[in-house]
Amino acid sequence: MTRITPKRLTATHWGNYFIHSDENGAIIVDPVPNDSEPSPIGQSLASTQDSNCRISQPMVRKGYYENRRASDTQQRGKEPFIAVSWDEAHELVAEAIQAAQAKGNNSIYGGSYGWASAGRFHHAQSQVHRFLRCCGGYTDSVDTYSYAAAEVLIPHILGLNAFQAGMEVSTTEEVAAHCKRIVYFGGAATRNMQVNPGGTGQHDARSHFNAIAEAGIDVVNVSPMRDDVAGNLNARWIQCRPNSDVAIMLGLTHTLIQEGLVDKAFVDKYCVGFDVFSDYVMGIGDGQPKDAEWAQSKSEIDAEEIRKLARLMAAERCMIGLSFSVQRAEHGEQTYWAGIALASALGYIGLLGGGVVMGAGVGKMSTMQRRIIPFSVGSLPQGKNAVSDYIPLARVTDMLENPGGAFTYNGQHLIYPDIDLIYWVGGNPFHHHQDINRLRKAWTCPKTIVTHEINWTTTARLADIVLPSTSHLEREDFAGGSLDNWLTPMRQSLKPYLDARNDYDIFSGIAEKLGFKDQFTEGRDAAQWVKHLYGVTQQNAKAVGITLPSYEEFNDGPPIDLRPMFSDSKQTLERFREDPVGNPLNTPSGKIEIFSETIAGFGYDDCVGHPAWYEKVEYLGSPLAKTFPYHLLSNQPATRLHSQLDHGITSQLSKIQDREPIRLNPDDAMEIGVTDGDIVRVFNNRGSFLAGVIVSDALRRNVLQIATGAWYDMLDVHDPMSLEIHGNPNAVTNDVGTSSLAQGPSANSCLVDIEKFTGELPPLTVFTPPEILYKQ
Ligand SMILES: Nc1nc2c(c(=O)[nH]1)N[C@H]1C(S)=C(S)[C@@H](COP(=O)(O)OP(=O)(O)OC[C@H]3O[C@@H](n4cnc5c(=O)[nH]c(N)nc54)[C@H](O)[C@@H]3O)O[C@H]1N2
Ligand SMILES: Nc1nc2c(c(=O)[nH]1)N[C@H]1C(S)=C(S)[C@@H](COP(=O)(O)OP(=O)(O)OC[C@H]3O[C@@H](n4cnc5c(=O)[nH]c(N)nc54)[C@H](O)[C@@H]3O)O[C@H]1N2
Ligand SMILES: [Mo]
Repeated sequence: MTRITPKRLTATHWGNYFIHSDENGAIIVDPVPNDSEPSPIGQSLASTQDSNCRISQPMVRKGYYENRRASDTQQRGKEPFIAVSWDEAHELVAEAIQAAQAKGNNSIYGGSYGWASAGRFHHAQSQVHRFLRCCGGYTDSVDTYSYAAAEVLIPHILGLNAFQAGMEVSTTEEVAAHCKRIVYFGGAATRNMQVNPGGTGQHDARSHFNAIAEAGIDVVNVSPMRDDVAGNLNARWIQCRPNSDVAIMLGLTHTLIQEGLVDKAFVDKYCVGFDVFSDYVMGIGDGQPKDAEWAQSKSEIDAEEIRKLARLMAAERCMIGLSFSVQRAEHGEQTYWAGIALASALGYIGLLGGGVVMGAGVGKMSTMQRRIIPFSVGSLPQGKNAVSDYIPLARVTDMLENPGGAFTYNGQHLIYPDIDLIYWVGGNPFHHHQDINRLRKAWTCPKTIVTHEINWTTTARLADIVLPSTSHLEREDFAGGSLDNWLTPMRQSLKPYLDARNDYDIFSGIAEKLGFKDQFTEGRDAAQWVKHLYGVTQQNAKAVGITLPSYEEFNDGPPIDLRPMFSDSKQTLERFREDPVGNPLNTPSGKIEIFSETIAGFGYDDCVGHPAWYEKVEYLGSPLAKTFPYHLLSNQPATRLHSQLDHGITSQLSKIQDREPIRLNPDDAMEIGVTDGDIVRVFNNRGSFLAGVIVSDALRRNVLQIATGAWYDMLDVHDPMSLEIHGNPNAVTNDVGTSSLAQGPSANSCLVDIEKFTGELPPLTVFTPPEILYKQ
């Protein structure tokens, strides 16, 4: 009989839980008592630790096993795997790395983007970067899928890191007391506030929005989707075309200028280049005023409604919310730049409950309550990368397709290296990257692909060497998220699954074969590292006068709320407003750059020196909409973290005939001839996928919405345009950079067509393991 295991505390990106098991061995997941809004995603931990999807031991694709680097790389995903010993696996990886090194370390791609799991030490990204740096370096990636356009833009115009800028907002109480109106572009989805990178000690979305509702703040939601704003805010819904936000912002600014509502004192004192922008908005130069009628032609929002909104925004203190999603689109930089220009014209920047909230509805970004931890939590040192080549992360397919090709990024002219080996740990590009059919083809270029995975994701299936990693429930660690205020012990509650190992131990084994084990481990085992990193945290805290408990006391205790240990922070834009000369921004002018000489100097025709409207290749106002009349939005899933735990109970309960749900407007459903529960095929020239219908009046007409993260499941792996049968939107999204500036992902610019699927519904294959051959 199985022993009942005691409750063990652990941390995940979506919350803290106690894990234990009953007398039948069933895993039980209890949210911590201090979290009054626990995320249901945690329930999926129970069913997924030991499922069909786990990888049991090291695996090598058959053709690779037989022919090594001379293997036919077209066979990835098509051949069975051969189960091998750890020693043999380490040997194979070491051999492949050495062969790649002979071509130059820049032929190793270790960008390895992905969320992996919470935990300061076992964080897969830190592990792989440290390993590859010890190994002589690799081509890295910069920025995130989340926020790339803003990450590059915001330092130019506000002199702040974009995440920092997002965290520097008024507290809930200050918003409730001082703000009269919030205009959200892209909503503020409570669904997305379940999650923070590295841990979430406590959720506060509901209480935040309750306070805003009670304060009677007027809320406007400019979005193609209604229900990304909490229902009790009674938001007025402005049903814009997707990707038309910049046109609306310019139209609003035009009204402010035309009606003398611009806060001139603010723009004169705190901004540079508002005059250049104003000329553009008024059509001086190009003869096209960006007035409300012009904005209507792009957004299909009534011109009078735009004018009225501009007057309301000017009349009382107003906050502009920008979700991350509005910059994950063609010319995504402009939504943030035009939003900040509009906020500057209104003049509420740096005032309580005014200005811009970046990352509205993203984890805790807009609810940090002035409690940004004043010290850094220990993390695995990564060392210096001896290779200087890098790519903006979403250009991975371009890189593989075009070795030696030139590209621009943030004022630089760069060259794509020739990649021989890909090492991916803690991410799932075959869910997260746009236009997966294109990636699938490009993926055949490198000679070797190595991944460590917990599960048989599509990325694992398309690799040559697959090394099974433990899940975070199977190891000891501690958590402290970058957008959170908690430190949480992570206690091991389960034994490692079969032959799975910690990423750290896997890398140590390979480092030994390559002769740099001591450099990689510094003589510490995993337990010693965890204790060491906690010690670093203690020291960093002590330097700012904060005393943390001893490791032993911490590790046996509850999560620690750090907020009471430090005081409120005054924010950069508040200090700037108080004294722009004494506290200048870290921009070339020291002011808000509505015109940026630096960006203008880059000479990009798709990102000039001031915010502007650029015609989109894919949106409902473009010529392509005649062929593909629906705009597909692929947003974040309520029931999981990206592709993580898609096989878990919370995600599975949301599926329709096993497929990911897609929502569409009732009139569109009628036109297509579908109803709730039907299966549809969504397609364009890049690919097609199946999904299950939910009819909803929360969607604007001609807009479809599906969450990301359904495990990518090809009907026929031999077909380069195979139907994806599970509902992964990246079967059809466009893989194009936001602009020459940031080269960020543009997943939200995607036109498609849709039809009822009437064929026989193929069963999913992605939740059953691939064929595995065992040697005698
Ligand atoms: N169309 C479209 N695409 C999108 C988006 C969108 O809005 N629309 N959003 C984008 C955004 S914002 C993001 S952040 C990305 C997310 O993309 P990813 O971060 O790649 O997605 P995850 O599903 O979190 O993948 C993490 C993987 O790491 C594995 N893993 C977890 N812990 C460990 C560990 O300890 N060791 C190892 N070896 N592996 C581990 C998990 O099993 C999982 O397969 O998706 C992007 N893709
Ligand atoms: N539960 C859960 N929460 C998560 C995540 C998760 O996987 N699961 N992922 C986390 C991550 S990594 C990130 S980066 C953040 C992402 O946070 P966001 O990028 O803000 O979230 P999304 O859900 O992609 O988009 C929010 C909404 O924006 C609207 N929208 C899309 N395009 C447009 C547009 O052109 N104009 C306007 N006005 N609105 C538009 C859509 O209605 C969409 O539902 O979420 C985080 N939160
Ligand atoms: Mo993200």
